[in-house]
Amino acid sequence: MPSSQTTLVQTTCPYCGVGCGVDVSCQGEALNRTPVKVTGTPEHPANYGRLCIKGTHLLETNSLHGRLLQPHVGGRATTWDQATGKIADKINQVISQHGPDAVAFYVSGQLLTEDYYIANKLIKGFLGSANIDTNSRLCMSSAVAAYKRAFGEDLVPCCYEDIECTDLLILTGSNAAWAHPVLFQRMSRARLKNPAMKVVVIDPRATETADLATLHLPLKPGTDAYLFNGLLHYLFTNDLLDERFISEHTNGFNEALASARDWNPDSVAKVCNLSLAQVNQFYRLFGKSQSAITFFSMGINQSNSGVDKANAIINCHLASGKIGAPGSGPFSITGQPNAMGGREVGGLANMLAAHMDIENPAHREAVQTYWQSPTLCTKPGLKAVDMFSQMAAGKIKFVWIMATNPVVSMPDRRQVEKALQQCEMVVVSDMVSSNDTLAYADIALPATGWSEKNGTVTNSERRISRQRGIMPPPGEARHDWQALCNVAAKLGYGDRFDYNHVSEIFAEHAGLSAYKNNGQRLFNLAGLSSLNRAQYDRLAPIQWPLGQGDAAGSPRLFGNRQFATADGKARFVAITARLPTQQTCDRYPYILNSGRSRDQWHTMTRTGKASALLNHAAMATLAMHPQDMLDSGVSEGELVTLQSAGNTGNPVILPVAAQSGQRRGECFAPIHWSATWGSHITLGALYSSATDPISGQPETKHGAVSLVKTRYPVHGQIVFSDPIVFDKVTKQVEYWAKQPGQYVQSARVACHKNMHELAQSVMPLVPPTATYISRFTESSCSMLWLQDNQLVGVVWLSAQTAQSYAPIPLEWLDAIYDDCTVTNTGRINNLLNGIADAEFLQGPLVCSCFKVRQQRIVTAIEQGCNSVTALGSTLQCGTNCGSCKGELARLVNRHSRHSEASTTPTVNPILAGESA
Ligand SMILES: Nc1nc2c(c(=O)[nH]1)N[C@H]1C(S)=C(S)[C@@H](COP(=O)(O)OP(=O)(O)OC[C@H]3O[C@@H](n4cnc5c(=O)[nH]c(N)nc54)[C@H](O)[C@@H]3O)O[C@H]1N2
Ligand SMILES: Nc1nc2c(c(=O)[nH]1)N[C@H]1C(S)=C(S)[C@@H](COP(=O)(O)OP(=O)(O)OC[C@H]3O[C@@H](n4cnc5c(=O)[nH]c(N)nc54)[C@H](O)[C@@H]3O)O[C@H]1N2
Ligand code: SF4
Ligand SMILES: [Mo]
Repeated sequence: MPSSQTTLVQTTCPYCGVGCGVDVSCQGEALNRTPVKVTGTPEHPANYGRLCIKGTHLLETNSLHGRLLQPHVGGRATTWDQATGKIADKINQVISQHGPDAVAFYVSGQLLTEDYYIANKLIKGFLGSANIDTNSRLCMSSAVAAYKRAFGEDLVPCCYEDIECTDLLILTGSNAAWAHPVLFQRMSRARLKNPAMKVVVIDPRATETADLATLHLPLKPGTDAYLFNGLLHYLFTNDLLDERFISEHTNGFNEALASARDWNPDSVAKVCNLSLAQVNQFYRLFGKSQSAITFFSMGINQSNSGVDKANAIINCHLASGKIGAPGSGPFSITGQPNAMGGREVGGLANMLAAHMDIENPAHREAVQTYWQSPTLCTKPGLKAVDMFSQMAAGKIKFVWIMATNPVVSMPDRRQVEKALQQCEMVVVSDMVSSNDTLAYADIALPATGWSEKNGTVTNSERRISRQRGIMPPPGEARHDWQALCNVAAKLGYGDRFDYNHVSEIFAEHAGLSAYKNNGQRLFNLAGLSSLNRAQYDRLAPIQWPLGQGDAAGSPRLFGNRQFATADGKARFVAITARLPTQQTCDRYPYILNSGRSRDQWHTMTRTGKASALLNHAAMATLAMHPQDMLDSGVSEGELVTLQSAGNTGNPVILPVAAQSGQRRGECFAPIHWSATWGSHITLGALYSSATDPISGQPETKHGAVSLVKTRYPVHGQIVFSDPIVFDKVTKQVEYWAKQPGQYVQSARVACHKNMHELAQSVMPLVPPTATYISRFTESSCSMLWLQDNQLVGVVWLSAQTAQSYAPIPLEWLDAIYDDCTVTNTGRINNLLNGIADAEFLQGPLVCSCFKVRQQRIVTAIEQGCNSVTALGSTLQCGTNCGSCKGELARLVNRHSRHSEASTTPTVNPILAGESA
């Protein structure tokens, strides 16, 4: 037998914009190798060997279970030839009858640069429409627009090294501890190494990120532009301006200052709902620090005035000269792995390609010549929200959706559903066989996923890294660029889309960035445009601008104080701050905030497959302030119904979780759970399509909702091993929320039937061959089915009025799944009573890597482990990926006897007990 050989494939994590390098150890030969282990790439400059919990568990999401493996037309499996033929025919028909703008592509920052380049080239250069937009519209399009306004080109000036050399790190609208964990660990270490470094976190919620802060500003949501306008004015009144920088390298200062004049610490404190001391402390810190980075993310961008907020931030950096120097700059952090690559290829509807503009005739001429294309779009296309509303209005007849799940992620779900129903042909390219968007697909195309894909991504600091395929594509899956090229060939453009290897696409893209550039665009990959395949395969992570290290050796932008505008000067933008569009009122009195959970990725099509990633938050919950819970009469775990003015579909129903870090009158829910996971769970339905007038980015951080305690006569938990039976049982109840295990699926359920009626309706759904055991009382019942020593299903129902919910731990059910003998009366009784074995009753899992539960940690703390490090040496928790360190620190703070008596109460819990 051939001994299996171990090889190492170096690739990049497919999740967040940190862009961590991943080393995958594989067994077997090149075309038939199995990945066996994932670790961080020690030499990758984005992570230096670290991975967060999502990266650590990549292989658990890699199974073929749930993958789409063949093209489908009208729900039936077919060949690529048939499917692409139908797509090309439809595109031809629509263009000839309705013109090119009746065709649209809706793509994603999770495509590789090469896929993205081809999508953009096909629609803009060969179909002649700019109706290509992307989920990045929902993500950082406001930052893009702000950078273009200020610097003349979409340029993010900073790099990660700046974190290590800054005096002041400001994070606004960012929960980096959960959303950019490896970078956040870098921030924590930087603070540890430099105790003089200050950290300001601006977020209405006290997040784990705020645990790192010297100063946390829990401002009223939507008011950041007032805060930064006030800062600009403060810099002026306190003589803290960099006058020389302003006069030599910028324009528009006086206008910007004039529009900020009304804002002083007093008026800012009032509008932002902060104390005067908090505002003053922040302004003083910014004014006095030699260097400062303002790290901003969705709390800024996802707003009706996201562009203005970002420019208000940039204004302060320009006014104080804190830009283009080590440790300084306005740093928009990208969310998706290739959001930056999408910007490079011009994947948004209002861009051309390679940082060129649609409305610039010289740029259009250059691109068309380079592509040798028959046509070229002449005006910007529709931005995401407008694209779907035009589709709903019947104006767009064909859409190709690729690597995104808009039915879940867009605001106003009913409108998106209506649009997809209305559209004559909906093509969806995805890796999975079902999600909320695929439910509307006329044609579904199987795409390759992370472990099979080959190409490049660019991270938040402009660093291009290779994703390298580990395994061959499964079934009939193809790379997204191949699917696009197949359709291009059917449309008669085969010669312009004839690539033998993805490296040829990269070289073409790099070549375009250099074409007729003449130093006009800082995005210029000339040095990479002649890479051959072998060189491309070996390409090490590389940052642009290429080969232009500044004095500190980093390719940081604007070190020479030259901006990408006609006169080389940066532009101040006069900002009139304004409040969110979706305002609360008597009927909808709560502000609805939304965002990320630590261990899930977006709509969970991948992370939802790894049981280790479901332990941290098994189900979606609504975080509320404890006093608001009292006022609304709900207690922990009870269900509340959320409804908004514009939502014409299902309301959202979530169990509440008390969170003292929430402001009063505001609640927060995670974005990840969709209709695949529960009956009333898609948050996007509650947000209106209010957008920023410049960027078109939706306001998905600020909804206005009503909250009503939900009462059902019957509630409980169902567990079945056969997913088909599970699905049928969920159809018997009004409310269900699923939690998948390894062997069984579980759901919290509630309904309006009476208990006996519901029990009767479940009976016929379970195979009659299973042994049935039950126990009924007046107000509760347990039903249990076993077969061949295995658990077929359990149903626990209660008709009691108290509606809190303590689920029977799924891990216990998984563990005993095939050890359920009818004669084991102890186990049968435990199942009927819903009492798990003791080891599974230790509370929620805190450290998923070493499976350490909360109760063990609390016990260890009570016995004297009073730091994260001490816990690590005793229980191992937190010593692998480190994602749980923040939570460990919180537990130490809460339960350590020493921490209460501590003489240094301000000690940062994340850093407590750590050594650099
Ligand atoms: N675990 C995990 N990580 C991810 C992702 C994921 O799905 N899961 N997705 C990735 C993607 S695509 C993105 S875009 C990033 C997003 O990364 P982040 O933007 O850091 O994440 P969010 O949780 O969306 O929102 C950040 C914070 O904005 C705050 N906020 C809300 N309103 C305001 C406001 O008016 N002002 C201020 N200052 N703050 C406000 C929220 O309370 C929240 O804590 O995460 C990336 N990383
Ligand atoms: N209320 C609210 N809404 C939000 C946000 C918020 O904070 N609040 N955040 C917004 C943000 S920042 C973002 S980025 C979006 C994210 O929202 P989406 O982009 O809609 O979410 P994903 O689950 O990442 O969808 C990616 C889809 O592509 C598939 N896929 C993965 N890899 C590939 C591939 O290589 N090729 C193909 N063809 N398919 C692939 C996956 O299976 C999945 O179905 O959500 C936005 N929506
Ligand atoms: S921080 Fe985590 S999710 Fe983001 S790239 Fe690194 S390993 Fe992947
Ligand atoms: Mo995003």
